Amino acid sequence: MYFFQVAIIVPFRNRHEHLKHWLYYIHPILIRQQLDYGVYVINQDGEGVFNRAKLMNVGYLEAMKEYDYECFVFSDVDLVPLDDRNLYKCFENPRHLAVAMDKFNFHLPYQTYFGGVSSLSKQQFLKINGCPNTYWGWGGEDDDIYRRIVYRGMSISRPDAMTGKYKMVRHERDKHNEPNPKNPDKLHKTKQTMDEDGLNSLNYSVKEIVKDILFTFISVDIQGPES
Ligand code: UD2
Ligand code: MN
Repeated sequence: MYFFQVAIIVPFRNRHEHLKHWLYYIHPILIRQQLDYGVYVINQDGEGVFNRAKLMNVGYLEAMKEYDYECFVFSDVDLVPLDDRNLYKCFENPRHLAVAMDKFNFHLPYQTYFGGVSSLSKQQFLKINGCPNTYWGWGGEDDDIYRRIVYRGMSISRPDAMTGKYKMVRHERDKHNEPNPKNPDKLHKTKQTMDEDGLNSLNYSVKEIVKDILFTFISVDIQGPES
């Protein structure tokens, strides 16, 4: 019997080039790390405003329907780790893996940055009520997740800057994922809203599940504000 430990969740829409590239690099790395893992690409159906964090929640639930995973790694589709020692696993604390990206000159953009790639155990993810569902468009959702972690009394861990190197495929901002000026303001209220906005308020419907050998592709309607 195959024993899965880690679910790798990728929020996605219309980035098939990147997905192909990412899969080509990531599978050998994960195999060298001797992980038992499943990859779930969560595709936002339709042309509505993109919502990365909500897709992460969907990924958590859909992966859990398939197997009782203990650990979740959330990754952008355009980020490839450059060091095999950057383990796609869960740790004592929620972990931020993408610490040194080429696009930020191999530095953290700021100390509390939590974007790109992160890992949370099932227990850690439940403790923060998952991710927010209400960050439509680009930006802010990663900072909200960071705050949730801190407000629940946890801290984050990171690999060192050598181990945590990443390459991001260059790209333009996608359509329907413009920076949302409302998102940064929401961060002042995370402490109050996190108990009602998250896994316990998630609504979506699955449109299609396609099982590839290398990943599971799940298309979902995440019921955007305007739909
Ligand atoms: C940064 C963060 C990212 C997230 C985002 C703000 C990095 C490397 N990553 O990404 O984690 O916090 O800011 O929302 O700094 N996507 C699609 N299709 C779309 C739009 C987005 O597949 O139309 C997915 C894809 O996995 C992508 C991710 O969402 O990698 C983040 O979007 P981005 O790459 O456009 O944003 P970026 O690079 O500024
Ligand atoms: Mn990107």
